[in-house]
Amino acid sequence: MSSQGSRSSILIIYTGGTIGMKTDENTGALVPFDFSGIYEEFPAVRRLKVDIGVHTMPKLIDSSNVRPSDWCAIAEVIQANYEKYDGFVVLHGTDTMSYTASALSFMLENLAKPVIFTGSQIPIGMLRTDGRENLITAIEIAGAREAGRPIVPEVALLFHSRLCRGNRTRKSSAEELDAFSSPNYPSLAEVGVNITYNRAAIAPYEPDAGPLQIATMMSEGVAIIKLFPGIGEYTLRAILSVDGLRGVVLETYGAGNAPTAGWFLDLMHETVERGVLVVNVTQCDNGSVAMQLYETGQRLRSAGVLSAYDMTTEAAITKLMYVLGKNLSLEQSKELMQKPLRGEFTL
Ligand code: ASN
Repeated sequence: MSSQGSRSSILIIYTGGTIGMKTDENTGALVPFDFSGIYEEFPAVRRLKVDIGVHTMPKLIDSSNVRPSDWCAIAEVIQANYEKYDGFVVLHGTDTMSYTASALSFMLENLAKPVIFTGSQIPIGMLRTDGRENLITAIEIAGAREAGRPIVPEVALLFHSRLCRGNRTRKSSAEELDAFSSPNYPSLAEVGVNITYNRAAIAPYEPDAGPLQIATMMSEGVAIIKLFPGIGEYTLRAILSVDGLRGVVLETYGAGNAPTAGWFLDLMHETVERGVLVVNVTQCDNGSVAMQLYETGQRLRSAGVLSAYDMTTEAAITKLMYVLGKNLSLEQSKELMQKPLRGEFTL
C-alpha cells in the first residue's frame, strides 16, 4: 500500500471516543461505527488522492479510560505499519486526546511521517457531526506530500479549523466544536476553503535521523499537584512521600510562583533531595514559567525545582513518564527535561 505516483496511503487507527459513535437504526442506541466501511459511508473520501487502510483497536474505549498501555498499543501499530503507509490518522476520544498526542510525540522516536490525531464533539452518525469534516481533513493532511516529502512529519492534532502540534494542545472546551487550543505555539495549518500550512512552525523532515523506534517504558511513578491558596502541609507531605514517586508536575501561579512559607520550601527541597524530579508548570492558560522574576519563583528554583517553561501540563506529565521510563541517571533525566525534545516548549 505504499504510495504510487501522487497517491499517498494512510492508516486510520481507531481507538474509540465520540467520533466513532453512530445511531443503530433499529434500536436508536449509539453504537461504534465500523470505519472499514469508510468509502461506503463517506463516498467523498474517494476523491482524496489517498489509499486508506483501517486498524480498529481490539477494545474501543471512551478516552477517559486511556492508560499508558493504550499509548504503547498505538505506538506498536504505527511501528508495525510504518513502512507500509505514508501517514497515520488516530481517531481518539477528545477528553484525553492531548495527553495521548503528547505521549506519542515522545514515544515515537525518529518519526518522519505524519501522525494526525482527531476526534469529534458530536458522534459521526449524527446529522450535525463535526466528525466528518475532522476525519476528512485529517486524512488529507496525513497524506499531504510535496516533492515526495510529507508536509507534516510530526505528531499533530487536527480539530475544527486548526492543525496544532500535538504536545502543545489542550482540550479547552467541553461545549464548543472548536474544542482544542494551542496556547503557546502557532497553528501548523489553518483549515478554511484551503488548508494553509504554516511551514515555519512545522517540524523539519529528518528521514536520516534513524529508523523509527518506539519507547514503550512509561514510568507511572508520577503525579500532578495543583497549588491553591491554603494547600495543607499534611496533604502535600502525604502526596510527596508516597512510595515509588519519581516525578511531579507542580502547577504554580503566574510566572512559576509558589508560597515562600518555610514548611513548603523545606518540603520541596527534601523531595528534590530524595531524587524526585519536580517540574514547574504555570496554571495560567498561556505564557511561560520564569522563576527568576519574583522571589517566590527564585526560592522554588533554589530548592531544585525545574522549569517547564511554556509546556502544557499534558506535555509535562507525559514527558516525565517518558524520560523516567528510560531509567537514566538523575542528571541525565534532568538534562532531558530541560531541553525541548519534540518542540514541546520554547526556551
Ligand atoms: N468522552 C468522549 C471521549 O473522550 C468525549 C469525546 O470524544 N468527544 O472518549
